[in-house]
Amino acid sequence: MKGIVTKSTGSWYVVRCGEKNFECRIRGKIRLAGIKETNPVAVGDYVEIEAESHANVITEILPRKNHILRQSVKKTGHSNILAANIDQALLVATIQHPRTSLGFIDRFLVSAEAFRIPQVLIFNKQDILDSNQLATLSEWQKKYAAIGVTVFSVSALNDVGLTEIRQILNGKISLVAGHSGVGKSTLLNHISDSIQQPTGDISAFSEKGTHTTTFAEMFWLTENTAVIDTPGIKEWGLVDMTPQELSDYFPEMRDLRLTCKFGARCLHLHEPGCAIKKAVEENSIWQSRYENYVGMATGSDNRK
Ligand SMILES: Nc1nc2c(ncn2[C@@H]2O[C@H](COP(=O)(O)OP(=O)(O)OP(=O)(O)O)[C@@H](O)[C@H]2O)c(=O)[nH]1
Ligand SMILES: [Mg+2]
Ligand SMILES: [Zn+2]
Repeated sequence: MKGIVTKSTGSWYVVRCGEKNFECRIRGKIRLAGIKETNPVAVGDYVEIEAESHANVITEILPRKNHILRQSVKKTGHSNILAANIDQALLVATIQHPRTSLGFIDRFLVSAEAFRIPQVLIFNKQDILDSNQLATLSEWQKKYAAIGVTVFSVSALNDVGLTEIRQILNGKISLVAGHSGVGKSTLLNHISDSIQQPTGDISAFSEKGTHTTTFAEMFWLTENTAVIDTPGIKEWGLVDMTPQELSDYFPEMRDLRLTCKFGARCLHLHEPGCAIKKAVEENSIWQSRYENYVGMATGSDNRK
């Protein structure tokens, strides 16, 4: 029987076949072409399941349209597949309680771009921002919109701005990611009455979320609309890529980089005649994006 994985705990899975849900385990080691890991079953995967005497088992992962993964811990080489077969990746970010850095946002955008997954940036908790922070938010919104990212500012808890979010979810499978405590589950609870995810407070001590959602889980809003709530991410490690590939995943650098004096060989770091550096000096490329590019290209940024 064919179905779609709607929940993954790493040891058991929920697979939806038609209107029914089946709890499944994995038999032996399943490999998927092109993926190093064994048992790479992710939420969103289409799978074949079979009923065995004690349990249902996933016997095969069907070919994927795409997936998104991040390198989880420094240098261990482990990667973590967040979801498969998604139409868009939503990053929920907050300026405070907790703070999401521009570096983290850019790493997420670059990764989604590398996997050719359209990105949506949702700034949540606009209700708690003071006038300076609101000015920052509006500047960031403009700058990300200018490079083609769809950006929203909402207050999930107060149902502000959610009509637009419902619209962009419509007819698609969307991954919802972000740091712990930014309000991913709150957002989904307020998007649909059918979702009732637990939510948790921010730690007063660390100003961080408390990792309330522990497993990725997919919820269907209509027959062809689904959202995937995910556990909070501490840091986002990029999968291996060369600096040349990296600048391809910055849309504002993509075309311009070919006009650098050293053409496709330019790393846009210290080279003379670099069109990217010139654009940064002239403010047509956002300084922060360039700095984050340099950090990622040289491995000197932090991932949080
Ligand atoms: N002021 C304000 N608080 C919010 C808003 N959205 C969520 N919160 C609060 O932020 C806290 C964290 O919300 P969650 O929805 O649990 O966050 P999460 O991103 O799902 O966190 P994890 O599951 O740990 O990854 C809760 O106390 C929410 O009530 C908002 O728009 N404004
Ligand atoms: Mg949550
Ligand atoms: Zn250059």
